[in-house]
Amino acid sequence: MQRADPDPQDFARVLSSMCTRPHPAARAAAERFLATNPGDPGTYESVAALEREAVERLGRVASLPDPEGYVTSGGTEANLQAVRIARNRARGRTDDPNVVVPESAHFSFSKAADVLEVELRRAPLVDYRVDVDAMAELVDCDTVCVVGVAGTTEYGRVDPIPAVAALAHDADALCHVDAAWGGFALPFTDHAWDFADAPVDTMTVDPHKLGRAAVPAGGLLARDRSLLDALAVDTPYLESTAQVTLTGTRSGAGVASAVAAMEALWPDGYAREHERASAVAEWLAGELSYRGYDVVDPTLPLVAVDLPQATFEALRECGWRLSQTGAGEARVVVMPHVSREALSAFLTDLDRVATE
Ligand code: 0PR
Repeated sequence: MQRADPDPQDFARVLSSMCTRPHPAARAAAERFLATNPGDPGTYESVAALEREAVERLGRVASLPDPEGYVTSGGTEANLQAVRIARNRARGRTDDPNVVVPESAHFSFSKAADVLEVELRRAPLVDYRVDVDAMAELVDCDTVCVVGVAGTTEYGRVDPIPAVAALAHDADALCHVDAAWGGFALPFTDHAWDFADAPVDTMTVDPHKLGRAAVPAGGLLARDRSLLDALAVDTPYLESTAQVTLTGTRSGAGVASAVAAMEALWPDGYAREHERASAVAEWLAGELSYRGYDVVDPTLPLVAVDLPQATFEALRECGWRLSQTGAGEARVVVMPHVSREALSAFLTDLDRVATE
């Protein structure tokens, strides 16, 4: 039998991934629902009911009352569908739609723009967050969606969401927030915002990242039903009459594990983990700065550090799973499986390889 990759014994050495070990209850639920298909709710009624519960629980995490949405296959599908909602709603208003995203936006938006044939405009950053004035210059009457990222892939930074949302609404465009990774940490930070203050229309929050559900459970949330209706296609030979998801058949494992993880961890478990991970990230950033490396100060628990290329490669040779930002910094994402003990061993290896 082929070995799982990476070996769960070595999970502690996986430093750049946004996936983690699922919570034990999530793992058990995933196994129970592995052969169910929430894409066919007329046949698989229990998993369909569980999906409504998943959305309701995700709404609590995102402080969105009466949420609509569904469990996607990861953040890519959720982001693509959010862009599709915006594009479809603007039919009749523009033949040449554009979407304005921060330069830090995940590459899933490039896929969305390509598939949906919308123009992608990238707004520059200041201190790793979108520059809202520069963003405003890119918005025009063909803009259908303005995107903010809450927990960027490379640096874990949070864009000024209320300002991004105000900009979108002044332009009659939708506001989408990509909190695929950050969503389960934001409620415990100064970056939490309320849907009452920020008119966000759609949001990506992935249970399979900090939510500790099984890979690849993603989450798309929408403020109201009419937004999801922009995705509906007729389903003539199913019991249900319409489908809003991008994929057809999908495993119920994602849905069931998302519910089980949130039932076990919201809010105290996630709060405790955020506190632990933030302390570990601060400590690691301090240790690296003390050794003279340039560190991007963590906002959410993600540490980016400028290491010489040879050092980076030597650490990978030691078995540390590290990746680099576009600008070349090594990223350490302090996920639930990343312990202070493992990072102490990482620092020992770093000190050794740096002097070799
Ligand atoms: N939005 C954000 C902010 C993300 O960070 C990611 C994924 C997505 C959307 C897309 O989610 P899915 O991959 O679930 O569709 N984040 C990175 C990625 O896997 C995380 C990453 C980056 C992991 C570099 C490893 C790595 O080496 O693309």
